[in-house]
This record gives sequence, C-alpha cells and structure tokens, in this order.
Amino acid sequence: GIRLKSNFPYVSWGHYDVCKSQIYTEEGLAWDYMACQPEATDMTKYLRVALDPPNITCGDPPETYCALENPYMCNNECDATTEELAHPPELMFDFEGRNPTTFWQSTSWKKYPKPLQVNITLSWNKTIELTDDIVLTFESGRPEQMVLEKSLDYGRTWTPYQFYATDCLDAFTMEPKTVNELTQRTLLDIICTEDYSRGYVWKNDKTVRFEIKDRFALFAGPRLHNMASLYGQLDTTKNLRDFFTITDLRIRLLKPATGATMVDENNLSRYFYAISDIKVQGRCKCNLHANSCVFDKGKLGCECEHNTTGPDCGRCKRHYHGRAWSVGSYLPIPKGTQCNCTINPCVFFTFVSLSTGQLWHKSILMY
Ligand SMILES: [Ca+2]
Repeated sequence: GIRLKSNFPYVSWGHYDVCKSQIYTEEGLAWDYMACQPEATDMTKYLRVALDPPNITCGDPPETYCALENPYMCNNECDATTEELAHPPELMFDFEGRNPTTFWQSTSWKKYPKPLQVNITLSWNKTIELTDDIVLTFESGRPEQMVLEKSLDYGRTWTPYQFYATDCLDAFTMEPKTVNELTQRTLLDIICTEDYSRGYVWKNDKTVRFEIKDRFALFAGPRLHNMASLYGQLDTTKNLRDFFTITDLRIRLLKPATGATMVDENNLSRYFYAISDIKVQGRCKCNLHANSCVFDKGKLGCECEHNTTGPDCGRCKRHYHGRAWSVGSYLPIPKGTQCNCTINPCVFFTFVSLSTGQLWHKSILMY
C-alpha cells in the first residue's frame, strides 16, 4: 500500500503527528497517548468518479463545438475513439502542469430546452476531513447554476454544501451571500453565492470554490495563525466537525454558461460543460487515534493506535473495552488524549533483551 504519511514527526500545522510517547512511571516505562491525525494530502488520488447520466461525456458520436464568445469559432472537436480528441472524466484529476490543459467535457446542449444537467460524484468509501478549499476549474464558461453537495453516509443521503448561480433568487429563491458575510454563529449556514458565476468575466477567472479556509479563519484568525482556537472548537462541537467531514461529494451542474440571456437555439454546440481540474485537500478521519492512513487494495484505512480499530478507529480493539470508546481530544495541547479502551490501567512496558540489547514492547493487562 501507499503510505500517505511520512515518518518525519513534525509536519504541517498542528502538533498532532505523534500518537504516543514513552514516559517513566513508578512501574517503569509506559506509553503516554496523545491526539494524532494523518497529514493532509491531495485526496483526488484516492477517489472514484461517477457521472450521471453515464453517457454524458462527449465524443460518442464525435461532435464539433463552437466557442461560447464566438459562434463562428468552431474548432473544438471531441472524439472518444481518438486519444488526442477524447475528454474522459479522469482528465479532471491528472497533473495540470502542461499546456494545453487536459479536461473532461460533456456533450453539447443539443436537447435544448430540456436542461443540460450532469451530476459528478466523487466517492472515497471512507470518511475524510477537508483541510483546504475545494477548487473546480472550468475550461469553458463557469456554470450559471450549480450545487455542491456532500454525503456523510457513502452516498445514501445528500445535503447541500453551497449553491452557485448568476442569479441566486431566480435559480434557488435564495438571497445571494458571500462567505465573508458568515460569522462564527452562522458558519454552518448553507449559502448561495454569485461570486463564481458572473457573466463574461469567466475568461479571466475559471474557478469555482468552496471556501474551507475562510470558514476555518472565523475561529483561527485571518492567516490561520491560531489553529489551537479552531481545534478547541472542533473538540467541543460535533456539528462543526461533521461540517468538514465527508465520504462523497456531488457536483450538480444545472445550467451551462450561456453568456447571454437568450440561448442561441441555432447553435447549441456553444453550450456545454468542461472541467480541467478538481482540487480536494483533506485527511483520513481517524478520530484522532492514528497518524497514518494507508491506501490498500483500492481502499483507504487508518492505522489505528490507542488500542482502537476499524476504518476510522471508531471502536475499541477486542479485550480493550475497559472504558467506552470515545473520539480523541485536541485539548489540552499537545497532550491529553488518553486511551479510552484499555482495561484499566492502560500500560505498555518496554523490555530490553540482555543478550542482544533489543527493545520490545509488551502490553500487560492489569485487573
Ligand atoms: Ca486536467
């Protein structure tokens, strides 16, 4: 399996890289347990993508597209059988450092006035915690209507994260808002924003964001210099923790860019969706009981410490039900999270071999 976590102990923000340290007690050497979590990383390497409708990708049959801003510029060809002209979904997640960009593209809006709608579902089959903004880069115009949704139960139920429209009132009967209007009290409100959909400015700005860092900043300060404050809030507020936790994301594209109030019905090959890049930064959710997460046989799983087990370290290991399982605690920093699972007391002893000098660890259950 691929290790997401390097063994270097102090990386990124938050001193939550070490799960345990050795301490001297009256009985000898023992382990002191501490809150720990895997390093944040690029989560798009570990997702599965599904499109609905499944045959909405362009190129089968081949199509020629015209530019949105110039109906006479029709040199965009899509052909699924030719590698250079195909635009499959994986091109939303490839390395985007070259020129020209690579992108997924939908069929054109040929069934107008029936809406051209596409759902793009990203699944991790594992709970993950978002640590940075979700950023979608549109190769053509940004959609005039879009909803970003999340699931916390592997796609069984969905709730909106954010609405996007050129006109929020018209599209979703919601007052337009921006993330800057949110406060600590309204942080969990679901808003509709017009910031990422406006008219013809798309030529310069192609991105649509879900602003995680601006929301973090409401507790951690403008440059996230006070993560301890955020962690304190996360510790005590389950709703807040859950807000940034997902198993799946769904991008619902509801109306493509038209660049005008009237759709040009004689040239519907100007209207389509194209996405060159999707960024999702996050970490495996391990309930503060693991500092590494492995990708094995196509599945992410925490490497649980503190005598916990399960994909999210969500329960006690067998024989370690001395105390009820609980989520680890960030507080006090950096220590404080005790193993809640061992038969009391929770002791690991270290032995030294007199012949080889080797160290080994042995847990002793004491009744
Ligand atoms: Ca790409």
